[in-house]
Amino acid sequence: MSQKSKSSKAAKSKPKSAAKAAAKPAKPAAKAGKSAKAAKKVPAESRVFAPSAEFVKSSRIQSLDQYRRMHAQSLKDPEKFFGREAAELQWRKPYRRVLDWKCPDAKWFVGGQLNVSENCLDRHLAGPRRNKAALIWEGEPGEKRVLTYQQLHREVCRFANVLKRHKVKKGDRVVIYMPMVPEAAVAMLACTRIGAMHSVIFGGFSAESIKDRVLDCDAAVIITSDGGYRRGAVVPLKKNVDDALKGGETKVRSVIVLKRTGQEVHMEEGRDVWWHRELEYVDAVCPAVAMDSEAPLFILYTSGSTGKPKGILHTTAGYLLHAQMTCKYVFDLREEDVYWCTADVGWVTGHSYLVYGPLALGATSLMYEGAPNWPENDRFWRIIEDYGVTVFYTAPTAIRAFMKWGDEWLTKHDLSSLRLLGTVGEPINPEAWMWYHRLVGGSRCPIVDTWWQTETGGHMITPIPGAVPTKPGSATLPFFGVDAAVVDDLGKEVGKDEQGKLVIRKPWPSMLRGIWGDKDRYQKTYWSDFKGWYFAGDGARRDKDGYFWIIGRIDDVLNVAGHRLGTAEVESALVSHPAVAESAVVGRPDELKGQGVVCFVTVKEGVKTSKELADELKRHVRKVIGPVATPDEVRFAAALPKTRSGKIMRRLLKQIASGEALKGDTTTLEDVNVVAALAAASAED
Ligand code: 7RM
Repeated sequence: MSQKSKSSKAAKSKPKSAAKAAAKPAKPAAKAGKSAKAAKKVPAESRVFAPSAEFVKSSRIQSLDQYRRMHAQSLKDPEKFFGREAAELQWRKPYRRVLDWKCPDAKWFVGGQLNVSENCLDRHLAGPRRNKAALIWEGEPGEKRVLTYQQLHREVCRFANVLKRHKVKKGDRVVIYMPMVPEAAVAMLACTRIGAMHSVIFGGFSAESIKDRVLDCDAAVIITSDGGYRRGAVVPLKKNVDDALKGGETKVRSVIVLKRTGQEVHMEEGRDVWWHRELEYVDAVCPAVAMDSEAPLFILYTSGSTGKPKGILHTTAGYLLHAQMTCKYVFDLREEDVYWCTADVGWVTGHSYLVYGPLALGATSLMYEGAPNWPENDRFWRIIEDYGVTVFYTAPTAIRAFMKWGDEWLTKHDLSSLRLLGTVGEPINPEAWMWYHRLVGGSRCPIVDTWWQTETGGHMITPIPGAVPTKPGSATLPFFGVDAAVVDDLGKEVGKDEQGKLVIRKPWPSMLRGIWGDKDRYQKTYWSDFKGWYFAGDGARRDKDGYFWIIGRIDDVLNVAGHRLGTAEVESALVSHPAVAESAVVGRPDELKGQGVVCFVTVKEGVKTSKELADELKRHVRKVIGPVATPDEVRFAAALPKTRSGKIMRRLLKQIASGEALKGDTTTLEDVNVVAALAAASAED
């Protein structure tokens, strides 16, 4: 039976050190064969990895018991728990109360004042961190730069003065549309220094998307650069801004342009200025403005279920505290770490875990401008080796790409500096987890699979390394202050291994405070499915140990002949087949079964696609999950349609699978041609 066969394979492939490490919490494989409730079959992922004794020895939290005690306290007495943690921030004015909560409005650290850039920079200047690397940067063409805390502070102060010169005031919105260069972080921190809000737009977004966002948040200033490097090509950032501003609908009065690529750009007289020229007019003294705990900090746009992106609003103290705390407890960052988060600053991961969290903690954050496969497939491993990266945080989609490219790209590099790995963005299939564990982590690094969202500001469900044993594919247990549960439509907690909706039943410090300009939508989207609880669209289940397994967006859950089926489960099954590189599974209306299962599959380099292989994959899925999951169709594709942050756009695949005309927003697609090719292929069928 499927579960048995899979767990025995797992047991065979389990590396020795992990087998030893698993000793304590595991009652692995043995029980896995026992069938779960008939319709709710659970994949046979039963491997457990306890942190090594060596990792535990120097951990801040050293046992599951200690984690559980702290977690219980954080829920029972958030005042005390967060009060203690908040003492690690630098306050201008102490707060009076930790929390005011009237659903859906939360106020954290009421009455307090502080400044984010002061917490990320100034407070590190008094001691030895003054001359420590704050940012280590590598450009795609290969340039290297290091900014110490002192240097970064100076750049931020100078640029904040440039913003002031352009009449940017407290509460104003500044749009940042930049490549992954240190100046992107400088621009963000400069905004926070003077109390302006930033809205970073990912460099891959089109002119149209920029315009929508600029209009929505009513920005007066845009910070951009002439261009950025991506896979050897130049992305015309300034040109996109020009196009966005054509027509004159926005209120943008200044565009500040950083020279990065040096190509010719149009400079609009009276509107556009060069970053380096502006610096000539300012000095390096810029006091940080004391901001209320609940002062708006930034807006970040994210897609919702409708076509119009939501401007997620985050505020000052709670956000910063959570970003710092998670860097401390989840990434276990130390003075001597070289920490690398591969996310772009245009995504929330870049905000919280490239800039604010690590800098608040006084850590060293590495930033790389370009693509993982430029000039060759080993760029990431080269960087890890060159800088001695110790903590590495990336996305499953990247991990699967590396798997596809082949192990030889990384086995030729020395990755022994790594001590902790993280993933974020989507469910990680156990096969990718194991590959990450073995090949990147050398079977010695804990993996933190961090579940969270733009809306949550920071990690919500994640292992605490050193304390929480991990299982490949599970984000494990909630972070401090997070009261997560899996419930049915009536809000009742579902049983063990049963699938339900993932809710958060208490406010947490870094929660979103609203959708910019749309209070109604905020209330409706997040707080009305379950009264008083937060629901943001993911399905999950919990296993016998209370571990959370995120299924993915609830709208990605299929109902096939009355059986609930996570598309991610089928995908994971497909990817466990040696021929498969990546897959995306969607439902399509089916007269008999309600929904049928359609699988889009890309195969590994060198594998030939055929009808035989398609049939074999169907059998494989049937074998791994069970007959209910048997795919109706397997379609091979050269590539899957993805957003620029690597999320597969299922909405489009659903339309293709059911033979509908393509409709809706495609502006977030990484490569429009992929969809055109898929649609054309299906038209030929
Ligand atoms: C940080 C980020 C949020 C959505 C979320 C999930 C999915 C993110 C994980 C995950 C399974 C994870 N923000 N997601 N992390 N699913 N395991 N560790 O990605 O706003 O862009 O996306 O991403 O569906 O709701 S996001």
